[in-house]
Amino acid sequence: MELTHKVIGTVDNKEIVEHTVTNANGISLSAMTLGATLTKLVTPDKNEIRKDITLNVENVDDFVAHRPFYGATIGRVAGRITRGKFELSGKEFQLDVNEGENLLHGGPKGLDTKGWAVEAESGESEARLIYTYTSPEGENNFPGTLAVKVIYTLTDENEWIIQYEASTDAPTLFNPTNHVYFNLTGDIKKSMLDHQLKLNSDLYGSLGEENLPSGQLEKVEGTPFDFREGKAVKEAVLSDHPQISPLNGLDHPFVLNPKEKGVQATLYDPESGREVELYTDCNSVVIFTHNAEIDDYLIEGEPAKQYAGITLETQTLPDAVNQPGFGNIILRPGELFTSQTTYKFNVRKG
Ligand code: G6D
Repeated sequence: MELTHKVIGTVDNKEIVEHTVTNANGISLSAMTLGATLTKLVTPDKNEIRKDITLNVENVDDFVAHRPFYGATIGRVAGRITRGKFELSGKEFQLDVNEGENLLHGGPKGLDTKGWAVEAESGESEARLIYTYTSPEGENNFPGTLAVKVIYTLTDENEWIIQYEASTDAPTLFNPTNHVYFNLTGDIKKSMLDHQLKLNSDLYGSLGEENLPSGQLEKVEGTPFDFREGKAVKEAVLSDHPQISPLNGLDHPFVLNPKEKGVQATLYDPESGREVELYTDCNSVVIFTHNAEIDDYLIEGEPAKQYAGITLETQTLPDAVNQPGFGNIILRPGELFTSQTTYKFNVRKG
């Protein structure tokens, strides 16, 4: 499998390297060492036209200055932690907060802001980009020195497989995700509102003040959150539901039925014929629909528009350390954290 790389910038005196791997079917994946971040994902449409189907900032300096999270590895803990506080082994911890009084996406110096090391391997039918970073004890005030590995594999089966591994020398928290935004039209100037979303999910997590998880899981049945039969994203995003209209869209976790019960999520763009299937061992996926235009930086000469992309952020339910029943994100010495998410890219020719 074709593999290339180039230096695309420098952060904290570390060269930022971008690798690109291309499979036998014209799908190419690019990722950079800053934040182990996906920077491009090019796939063909029903007419064999290849376009980047994800949102990406065009230069490293903008990425550092504005931290859009596009395609970035998020951690140590994805999502919000209420007041940046949690209790572990009978001790209360106060993390560095970065959104009012709360912690968002790992805090001010989250994993997306760090320069990772990378090893690239290319074989006959797959290529792997192996990113590693060691988060020192006390980074963002998290306990424990955390060794993290993220492996991106592109296969000739048109899969992007994300594997996480982590270990720690003291009890800590770990709940990573990738913050990729999809726009299957391949044109950032078009919205993704007409994308068809199908979710194997019966429950969603409601949000309280400050977009914090309320701790309640609600049935999707009879609400705009019901994507079990598949429907256009806009049917939810543009609804007047009290959980949606104040946010101008979705920013919610959905509890996923296990992958043994079939495809957990499918995103499909009728215009291009592009489709992404999602498989994960995580208990939830956060769907955020880029609910406002971001004009801090330009992409192809324009601000990233409202609804320019949609995330499928697989993870343990947000704020799990403070919400009983949301899952375990505590990692202890001697344990190896592992998690795998697969995005599979198809084209419907019809
Ligand atoms: C906003 O609330 C949303 C988050 O869910 C998202 O990850 C972030 O923007 C990029 O804070």
